Amino acid sequence: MAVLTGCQPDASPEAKKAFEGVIPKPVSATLAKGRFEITAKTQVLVPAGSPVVKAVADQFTALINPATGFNLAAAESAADDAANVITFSTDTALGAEAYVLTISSDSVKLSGGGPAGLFYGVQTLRQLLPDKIELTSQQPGPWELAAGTIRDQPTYAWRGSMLDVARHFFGVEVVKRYIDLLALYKFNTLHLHLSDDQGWRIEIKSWPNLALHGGSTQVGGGAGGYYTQEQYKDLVAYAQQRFITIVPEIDMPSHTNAILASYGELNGGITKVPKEGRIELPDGKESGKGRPTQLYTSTEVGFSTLQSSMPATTKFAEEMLAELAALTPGPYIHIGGDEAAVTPHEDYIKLTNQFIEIVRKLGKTSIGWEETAQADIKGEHRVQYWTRAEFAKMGKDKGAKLIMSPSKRVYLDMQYDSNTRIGLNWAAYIEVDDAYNWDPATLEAGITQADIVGVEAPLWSETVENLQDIEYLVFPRITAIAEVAWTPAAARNLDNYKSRLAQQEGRLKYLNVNYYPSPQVPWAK
Ligand code: TNX
Repeated sequence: MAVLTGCQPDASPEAKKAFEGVIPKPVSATLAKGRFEITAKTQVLVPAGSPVVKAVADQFTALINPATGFNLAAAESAADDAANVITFSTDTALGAEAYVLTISSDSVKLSGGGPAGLFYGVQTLRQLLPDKIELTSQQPGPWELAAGTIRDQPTYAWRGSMLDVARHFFGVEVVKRYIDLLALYKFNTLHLHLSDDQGWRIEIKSWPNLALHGGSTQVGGGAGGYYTQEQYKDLVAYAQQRFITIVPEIDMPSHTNAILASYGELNGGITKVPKEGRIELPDGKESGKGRPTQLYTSTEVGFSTLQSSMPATTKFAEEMLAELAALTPGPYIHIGGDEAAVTPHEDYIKLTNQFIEIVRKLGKTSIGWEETAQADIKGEHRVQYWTRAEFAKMGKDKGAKLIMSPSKRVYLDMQYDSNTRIGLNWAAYIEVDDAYNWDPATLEAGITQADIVGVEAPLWSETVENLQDIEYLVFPRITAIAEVAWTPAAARNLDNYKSRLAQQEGRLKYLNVNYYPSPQVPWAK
């Protein structure tokens, strides 16, 4: 083959394909001639005196050292004109989550608006490298990158997923694995649904029975579980290192049977636990006002409620939310608020107003499911749309920003089709194209991009029992949602996305992700 200009060989077809294959699709990616090869002699350079930049560069070397067999370590240096270098730097002209990646035959330059932007640049670099970079044993190279420039930043500031750890409990290791997978696709928010009728999942020292009794079972009658405060803090820190904010949810005033089963003084008597799935009280008698309810292990919704008539309700909400806020460095507390079918409307408004005010006084921003738009909310509350556009509009009209979780598009517990072995289908069957082919800014009349903070994909876990189940429902659809949240709508294209998704196959396999091999995707085999 004739080399026409210079002496640089061009990149391999695989490296060029990887350059054009990133998910979520970057805002702009321009290939150039040439290639950069990471070798044992490559220097990874960071500016002097910037521990946050060094920390991200260290994450990069930790990521690539096992499979390459190299022993690269980030070093402080001002010299960025040397050959065979990868430099990390920050550029305050960029947004905090933006990055610019410039790859030439001599160097790789990664510049981030802040550490988060650098971290996203590292996730892009990771996808540009051969899939086997994901393996933890040494693999043969070359570790080649195609030359070119990628300029990138997210469309939406909120790119989230929710894990329901209440219907089935998932331990710390499972949640960490989920965080790792979210990070690869540039998500920045993990909402944990920490309480529901079937279980309470976080240790609260002032109300210990919540976890000890309320956390003692789950859907199907299994043992359940809960996070100790130390475990929760560990999860928060693990997520933080990956630029993911944990948003804890305590669902109230309905979805509260695990609370009422733990503390009779909170039970105002409206809650009637359905017979199927009910664990009878030790004395075999009925529950009732002032007595604990029975634990519940089936999947009905909307039968339970807190009541403002019980004097302990306020004390409970204040003390419990104060502990949760103290454990949570992130700015948000989610107060639930969905499906309060047996809560009298007046009481729903009164209690929701009260919970929002408690969260505000704790210095946090409250979030509620769309029904909370009916309360006396103001701009500082966030409304999470899931099914009724009129509530989303009501929230917007009251000045609240919206988190978009349209159940027909992003509910990860929905089946792909009628043959999916787990999952529900009350909202829709959601195949890869359904998850991809929508635009948050035009989905509902009267709701525009300016009203929206972003997108969040919930995984409810009535039918989800373990990591294998989680991954089967989440992958590959979550990559579609990553792109909806990150990439400008005008730059998205379904067929192009599907071919890039097919390219992720090797990476998902090396990461041992139990993805659903959707027939819509042109996988290699
Ligand atoms: C509705 S979406 C619920 C959850 C269920 C889910 C099952 C929402 C705010 N509430 O309680 O788990 O459907 O898909």
